[in-house]
Amino acid sequence: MLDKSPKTPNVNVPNDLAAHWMPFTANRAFKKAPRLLAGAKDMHYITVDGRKIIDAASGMWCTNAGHGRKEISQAIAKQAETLDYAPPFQFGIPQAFELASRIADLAPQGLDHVFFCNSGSEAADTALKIALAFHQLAGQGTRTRLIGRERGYHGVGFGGTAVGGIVNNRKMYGTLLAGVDHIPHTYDREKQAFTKGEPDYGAHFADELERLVNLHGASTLAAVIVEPMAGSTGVLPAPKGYLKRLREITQKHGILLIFDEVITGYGRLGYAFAAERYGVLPDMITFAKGITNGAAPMGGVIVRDTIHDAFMSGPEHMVELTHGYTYSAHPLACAAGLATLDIYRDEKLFERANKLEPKFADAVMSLKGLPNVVDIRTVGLTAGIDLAPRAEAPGKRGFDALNSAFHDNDLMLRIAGDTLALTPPLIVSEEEIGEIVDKVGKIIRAVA
Ligand code: PXG
Repeated sequence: MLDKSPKTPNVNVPNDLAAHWMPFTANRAFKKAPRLLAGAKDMHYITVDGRKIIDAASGMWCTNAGHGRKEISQAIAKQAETLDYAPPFQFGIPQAFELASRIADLAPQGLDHVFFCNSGSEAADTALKIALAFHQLAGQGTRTRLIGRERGYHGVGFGGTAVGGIVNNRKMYGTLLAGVDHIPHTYDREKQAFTKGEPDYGAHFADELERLVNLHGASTLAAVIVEPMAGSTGVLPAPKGYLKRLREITQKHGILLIFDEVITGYGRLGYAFAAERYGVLPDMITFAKGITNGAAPMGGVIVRDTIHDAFMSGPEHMVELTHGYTYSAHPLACAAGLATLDIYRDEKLFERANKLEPKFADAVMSLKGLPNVVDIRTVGLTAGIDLAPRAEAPGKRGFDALNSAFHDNDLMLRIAGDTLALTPPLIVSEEEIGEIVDKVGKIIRAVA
């Protein structure tokens, strides 16, 4: 029989790992026991020592269509040979316009303009800058305050860090942006523990925005940015009715509402965007990750027509928005994006995620009752499993789980402190969901 199992790609592993200062990584621990990857195909990574690891993390919430998709790699290769780079300021490539139209078609009606950048962090900063500039153009230049949410993550730029709400990401970096405030996060374990999908309790957390309006004055508030499902902090689905209420309050006070859909975009919650799942129309949507299936860096902001159109005045030879990146709409990323959207459409992957959601939720909820499991949350093809922290070593149980998964159980998952996050590619089979959950059960027992 033909052996179709993936082969270990031939990569050199250097003896010295010191020079690479790894991002968001415990560098010293990593370099003592490296987790090195050499290849990937469909649902699996291959380690440098040839082990096949099932990917319950879509890399890092990126590879919604699974790894090693030929359609994407070939599109990138062809693009690299045809047109490697083109300046995105004052010049353009057809693929960028096509991709923008395809993204606008997927987005809710009225969100018809796409500004490209290279990451989720740049997308967040771009959206915040567009919000500020819009208010100036609209003659409301006093609207400069930006509102984020506790436990929110909007990347690592100064803007995104300032509106972000994860203390460890903020506390080392000084005063960040002035004039930023936060609404509370939406999690209350006592009232919400072990909920599948959106919790019943918690819509009222949106009312805290009214409190900030009363504190600062509506005329000073520019925009509110939230993730429809807070991902990095450990998977916190929005309570029922919460996002609608946030929309009502922002609308009432002329405040722009930005959904950060870097994780929730492109099918994670069973729809192209979470805005569709929740029937709420934001003013801007940021995206990254899934747009290229992780195969090339790309991010962007989808902008409401009314906002975009406000910029389209003044002399026609003048730049309307003094913002952009050398690699905005990079040809390789555009090629990857177009090929990725073809796969999502042809394989109906968003619908697939939607159909699998109840089965995924049931499977993950079966872990309730295992040692130290204090909550499980599920939404779309995503789950967060909270483990009780080890006494006096918060994060250690989660870190041990990451290592147990990789070294002993051939599984990749994400951790956020002591929360395990599962977010497999949308191509995952029911059998593979079972396999992942079995492995996670073993890991939870191993770190008890
Ligand atoms: N917004 C959101 C909602 C994100 O989740 C970013 C912005 C920043 O994207 P870039 O491309 O600049 O990294 C993100 C990134 C995790 C994890 O383990 C999540 C992210 C990044 C790294 C780890 O949950 N999300």
